[in-house]
Amino acid sequence: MKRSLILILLSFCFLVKLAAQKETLGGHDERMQWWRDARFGMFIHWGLYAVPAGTWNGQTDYGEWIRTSARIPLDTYDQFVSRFNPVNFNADEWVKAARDAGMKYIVITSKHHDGFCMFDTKQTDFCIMKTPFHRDPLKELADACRKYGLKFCLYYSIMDWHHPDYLPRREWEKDRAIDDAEYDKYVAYMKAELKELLTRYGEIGVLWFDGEWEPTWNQARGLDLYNYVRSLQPSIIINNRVGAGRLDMEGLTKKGMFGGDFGTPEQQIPATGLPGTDWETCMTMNDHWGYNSQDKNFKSLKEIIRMLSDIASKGGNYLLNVGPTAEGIFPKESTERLRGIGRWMELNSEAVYGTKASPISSTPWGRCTMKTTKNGFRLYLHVFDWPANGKLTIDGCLNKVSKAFVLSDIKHPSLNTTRKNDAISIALPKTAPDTVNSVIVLEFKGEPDFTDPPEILSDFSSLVDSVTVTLASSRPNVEIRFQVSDSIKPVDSGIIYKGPLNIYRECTVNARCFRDGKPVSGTSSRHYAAKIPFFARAVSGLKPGLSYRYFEGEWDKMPNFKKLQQWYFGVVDTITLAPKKRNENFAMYFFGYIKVPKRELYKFTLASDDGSKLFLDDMQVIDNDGLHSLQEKSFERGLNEGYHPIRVEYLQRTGSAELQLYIESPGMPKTLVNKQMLFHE
Ligand code: H79
Repeated sequence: MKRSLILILLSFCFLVKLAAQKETLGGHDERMQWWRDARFGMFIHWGLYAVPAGTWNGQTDYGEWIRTSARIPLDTYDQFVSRFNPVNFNADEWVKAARDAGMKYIVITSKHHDGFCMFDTKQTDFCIMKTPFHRDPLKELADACRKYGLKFCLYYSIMDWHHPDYLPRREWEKDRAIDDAEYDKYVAYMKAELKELLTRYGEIGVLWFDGEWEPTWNQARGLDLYNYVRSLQPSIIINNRVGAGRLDMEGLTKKGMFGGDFGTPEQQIPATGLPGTDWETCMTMNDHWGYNSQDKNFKSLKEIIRMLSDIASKGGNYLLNVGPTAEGIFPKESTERLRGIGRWMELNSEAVYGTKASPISSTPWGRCTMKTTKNGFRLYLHVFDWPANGKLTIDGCLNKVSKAFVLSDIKHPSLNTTRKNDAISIALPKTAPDTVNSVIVLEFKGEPDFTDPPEILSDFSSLVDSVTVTLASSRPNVEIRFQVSDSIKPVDSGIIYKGPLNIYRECTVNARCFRDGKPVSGTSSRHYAAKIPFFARAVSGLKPGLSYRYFEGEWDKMPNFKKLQQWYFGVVDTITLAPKKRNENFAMYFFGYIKVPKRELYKFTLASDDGSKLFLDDMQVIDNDGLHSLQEKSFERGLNEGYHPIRVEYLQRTGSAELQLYIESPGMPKTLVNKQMLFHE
């Protein structure tokens, strides 16, 4: 990663704190309220790219990136302007389709990466008003959204492949001069367009930036743009792509850095909730954002409904995409799915709107959402797999159930529930009311009293001879009881935990909180695998240090070294980057033996900027490949005392360069692998 970039980023962490102080926490919560309640929105990718509909020169897998992916020259692409005439566009129909699916907001591309403006702008001729259509669809949609009670929101791409002042150019665009290009002029253009969008279309719910990752964009510009947008509409919500701190397609911004109002996982759902962070997963229904006439790979209705529940159970929003045609209509597969979602939402939307992340840690049958009510709270159990024995059990809740019922059953007849300690069992109807997702409501009075199980902590997750395990709980007035067994088992009585446990065999540790002799949490479990140590090599005559080979070239991934000619080679005492001299772009590998002092479990940690790989005993054990800033990955293995073949590969592509290999074992704190441990033939 470029050092200059890091410096800029660091300096702006400070500025961001200043910016954040302008708004109280309460003010921020108030501004986010409608969005958190909404949980479900529609993304619309609509632009000139709908004209080729994904096909160019016989290749059919393009989408909204077609201009760049198919390397279409600017004047050729411009010809789509005279062919874009979506006469079948009807704003009311689109908004009604979203509303009937249960969506509460619509985010539409006002300008995608191709630079084409889907609204009436005075800033460029490359816009909808120069097409035969000659109407402003954003105006019509804004009005329709107001009419049907949805929030109207805008996507705007910072990257722009059309504007003469935008930089950089695509590397294949040799015919577009850059001599007179001034990026600041481009920024002024964006601001002028955003002013039009923020002053002529009424209240905008969200401004959804994208295309922020090119080197011309940085945190300073991001923060300035954020403040500019909010100066025009103070209550607007802005996604994290306004800044330059997004890490990857997981869509979150580096901790402590300015990241707008919410994170934007793209085409993926985080594995767990992200406490303290607002986020929204955006996702296509098929494999393209913009209309592609050949792409029939649509997700099933079942997948989509379950994803909505999954996301809500983790405290996120779902922004589901539709790519309308150049005639102005939704693909029929999208319309079918929207209707299907609508049928489910009509009966079950209460389990989605205004809910919070699940407080229940284990829900193997589906997902859980939660909502506070006037004098208590409700749990919504989204049951994907209807239990064959007619009994659904949740544990970890100490509140008394005041009522249980099937949400979609309008009369809400009560279901019987029974309790054993912290586990509530619900007697269900024989057959699932909905084969995709049936919602059971559990109603409670009073403050939620959930039972977080103890944490099971250790420096290692496996053992050769032994591993030390500690159990911890931050809950007041609880006693931890545990039980070591062969599998995951609820702790019924267990042994009272007094201090660190030494474990000498493969096992599962089960732990649970107790109060007054009764369980007050679910059971947490962790498996510790026993590793058979790898044999050491019978080698002799080794010399101290590692051999290395150095190569130059521009690679995004670790190259195949076998096919390359080395630039120089030699021996180093310990892992040292480019011992003689180095270029901005290079790769190298180290090889030899590592000597370990005793038969034991060893944990190796490989940290690098950019990529690296670790091979031990001739097997790849850590893959930390690719272009990235300093990032570590670990691996555990049992090793017999003596010499083990080791190989470390490293890749560097401009900016700061770092590589560290650490070793750690139950008897040895984490240390850098040093010259006493390294040998070569
Ligand atoms: O509008 C849709 C897509 O056209 C757009 N975002 C959605 C909402 C999109 N643009 N690019 N991509 C999706 C994929 C780009 C990924 C990368 Fe990167 C950009 C890889 C490297 C630079 C983002 C920044 C991910 C890693 C760093």
